[in-house]
Amino acid sequence: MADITEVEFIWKNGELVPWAEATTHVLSHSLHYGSGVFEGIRCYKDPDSDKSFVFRLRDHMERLHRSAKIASIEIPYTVDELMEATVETIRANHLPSCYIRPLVYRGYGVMGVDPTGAPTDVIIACWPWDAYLGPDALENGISAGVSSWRQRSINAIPPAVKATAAYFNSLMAKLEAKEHGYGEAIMLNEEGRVCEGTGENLFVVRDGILSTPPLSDGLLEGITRDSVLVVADELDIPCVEESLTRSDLYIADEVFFTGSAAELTPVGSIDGRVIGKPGPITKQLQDRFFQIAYGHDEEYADWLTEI
Ligand code: PY5
Repeated sequence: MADITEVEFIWKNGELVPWAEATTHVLSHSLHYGSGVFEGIRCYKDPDSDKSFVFRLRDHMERLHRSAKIASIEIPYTVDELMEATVETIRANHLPSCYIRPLVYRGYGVMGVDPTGAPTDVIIACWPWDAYLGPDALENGISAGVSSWRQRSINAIPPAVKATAAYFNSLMAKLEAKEHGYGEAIMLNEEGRVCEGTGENLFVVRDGILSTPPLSDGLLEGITRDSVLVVADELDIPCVEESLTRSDLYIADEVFFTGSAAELTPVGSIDGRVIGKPGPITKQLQDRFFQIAYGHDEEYADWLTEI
């Protein structure tokens, strides 16, 4: 499911290097202390027009810069330069559709926790990546379980920073979910409110009303989450950002995850309580999301960067 398909080039510190040569020293600071920040982005090929578009590239690169600011890392490239580098990398690899992984990390040079003096390395990789949560996840949905691991506190690793370090927490929850036979974990925050998945935001539908936890509950400000909020408004689906409890999940009519990797993945059961097949609001939002990502709607042209 999550295997990497190798392609030709990875962009590193301003130039395209052969895939196998995009390596780093084993004593790189970020490898030891999780001091990197990153993004996950998708490029979609429209099956009708054959055109390819990166989805909300500017928003992702702006979030990367915000993450770096929180982590006190200076990225030596502007948002525009990172966008151009992304387009260059996709073109060089001749990829019609792909997943894109920009990573800014502290490289080799110092060994203390204090990163002062470690160089900043920047890479942009891309490769073909199918549905993140399984081959039929988008169509049929997945099972999920509430994790016994809590989401990192907002005063431990701030949710606005997409830091590599945060994913140790996600990994623990993901492995536990797998052990229990679930496709994904749902994390509660320290107060016990529903937060997010290990790499996704979460929405529920009850009595026709769409709701999702507010950012103040400690989740990543997801770009797919924002897209769903915009699209729900356009489709006149009532939508609120409100704190949710574990039992709100069990009694929901529909539940779905959102994320660049996970796209819009329906959830069919939580902790063994059946939610059901993907519901009408989930499907409506999913259809609209892909129409927009494929460039079928001029109104959303500024969300797309053509390759
Ligand atoms: N919450 C977490 C913890 C995430 O890691 C992600 C994205 C999201 C929410 C959704 O954010 P967005 O909609 O902006 O993508 N996760 C990455 C992704 O590429 C990494 C997953 C392996 O989807």
